[in-house]
Amino acid sequence: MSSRLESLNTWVAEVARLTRPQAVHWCDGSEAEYRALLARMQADGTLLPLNPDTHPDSYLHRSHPDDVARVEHLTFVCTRAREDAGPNNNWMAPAEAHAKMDALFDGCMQGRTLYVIPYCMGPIDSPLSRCGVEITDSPYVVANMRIMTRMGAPALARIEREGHFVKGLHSIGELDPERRFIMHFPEELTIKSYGSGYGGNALLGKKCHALRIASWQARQEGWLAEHMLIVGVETPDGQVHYIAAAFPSACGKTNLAMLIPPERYRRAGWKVWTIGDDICWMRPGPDGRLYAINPEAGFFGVAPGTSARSNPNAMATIRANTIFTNVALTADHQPWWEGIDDGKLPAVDWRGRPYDPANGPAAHPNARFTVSAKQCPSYSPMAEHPQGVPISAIVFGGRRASLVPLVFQARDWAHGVLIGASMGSETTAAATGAVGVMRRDPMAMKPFCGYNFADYFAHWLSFDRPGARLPAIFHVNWFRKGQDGRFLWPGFGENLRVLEWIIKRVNGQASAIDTPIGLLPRQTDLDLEDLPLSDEARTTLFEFDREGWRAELASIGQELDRYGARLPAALRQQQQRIAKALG
Ligand code: GTP
Ligand code: SPV
Ligand code: MN
Repeated sequence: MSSRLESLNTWVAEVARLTRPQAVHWCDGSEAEYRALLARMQADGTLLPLNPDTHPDSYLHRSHPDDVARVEHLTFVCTRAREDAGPNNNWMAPAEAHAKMDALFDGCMQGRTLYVIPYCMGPIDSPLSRCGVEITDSPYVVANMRIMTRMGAPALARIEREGHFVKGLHSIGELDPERRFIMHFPEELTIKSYGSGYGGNALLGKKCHALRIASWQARQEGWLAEHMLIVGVETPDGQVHYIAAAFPSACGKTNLAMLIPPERYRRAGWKVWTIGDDICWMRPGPDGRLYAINPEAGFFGVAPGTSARSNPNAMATIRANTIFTNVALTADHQPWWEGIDDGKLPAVDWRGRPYDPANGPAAHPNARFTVSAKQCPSYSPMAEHPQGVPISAIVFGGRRASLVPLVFQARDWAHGVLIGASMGSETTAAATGAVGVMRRDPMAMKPFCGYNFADYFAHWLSFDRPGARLPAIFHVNWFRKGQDGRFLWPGFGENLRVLEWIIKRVNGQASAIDTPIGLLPRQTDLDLEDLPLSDEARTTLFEFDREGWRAELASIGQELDRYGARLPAALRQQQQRIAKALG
């Protein structure tokens, strides 16, 4: 098979000449093709079937133990001018990067099948969607791309109609961390990824295309590609308010997107609708509001911590037709992870060894599930709407054990952009490296912005223009800790109490106190009824610590200094205004 688009045929032929596969397979995305892939992976041990009685059509994949997370130190943005990549990215000159990658790809698919995966990010009929083609030698990647994107014949038809697409070339290579690179060429709309089979490194439609390349395109075309969940909150009067929230990796996007209201809210008529859990593409509509789509078709979610108590929607979603990566197994082949709280015990750890606590956790802390969004009980029919959903509020947040209150609101758009640009969060297992280290992660895009953050902040600021009806901007922190080191806020479903305040603020129905850092609720402005909050929690979560914020603003000032003269003056002015107000 081939396509009606010559440029696509030529590229596939060139790649095949370089990589020398045994066979070339053009993916049509059909069920039969998926079944054949699953059979092939079971035959060679890539996938192990799970207990068919409890988890029908579900599988476990154990990755190479050195290939379990994104590798930010091996991820590059290769623009012609180094400054265009910015201090926020690793950079390599395009010619050097191509030469390096092509040497790795030379002959790398010998004895393997080369799969051509046409995919569409976003509903197939949406003007906001964008297409790409991934070439890979990994059947695991094909199976995951089929769940995570609209993949196959309809995507190919759209690509042939449009005549252009993002090119992604991927090979698992030898899975050698010394021979592993994730390279982006935004000016060529091209990605080259070698040596990893892990999600964000290998499913190129996701972080590589839908964030790094798309953020570059979005800047040129006047839209935003963000690391955000999209959730619809239906209030008792039947209105649905859509909220987009940027939290860094493994900081609660999937959980907030699938939130189940606390009992009392449920009875009052509150409902929560899931649109997306990781990526949000937004653009101004004819009425001046921002309209958002979820470019993905599935969830690649963190398994540890997911339970019937913390996220019942996720547990229902993954009951069948799910690929689990690096989870543990019970004696009867059910998936298991820390925090699943199902009363069962792990028998075999994520590496396939008999479970021994001396070896560390049973499931890898970044163990994941891949599953179609359609299986989620709260999946919104609006998620398939070609025009997207109007966004009422944008929420930023990170893991901050101290200082940062539960929630506060930005004064205006420019202040909100500063709040996003100065986000801090403790690192997690989603990327290799130390866990729990506080770092700046502007708009949760530190690992994903495909260009200079200074230009990105300017692009954000540019949305504030005549005729715009922009969302209000907020900051939340579910991760504040008390003296005893435990989380002060119960989180998960109870986060709806904070969303309620946010929606009421947007509608002018809730009050707040004006502080130098923004508009804070008093304890009494939030509905905290029936919540077992300690006295410490009741004060700490709502307090404004002037001393602490003075130091924080100085640290934010230093962060902004990294961008030199390229930093938009308006952002610097916001930082100085707040620093001055703090005295
Ligand atoms: P990526 O897929 O890496 O982008 O992550 P994510 O932002 O979707 O994170 P996710 O919702 O999967 O949560 C990651 C971890 O944070 C899980 O272990 C959750 O149990 C935990 N978590 C999520 N929400 C909350 C919360 O409100 N409070 C607390 N304490 N933990 C939470
Ligand atoms: C993240 O790390 O933010 C993820 C998982 O959502 S990955 O697709 O690997 O990037
Ligand atoms: Mn993510």
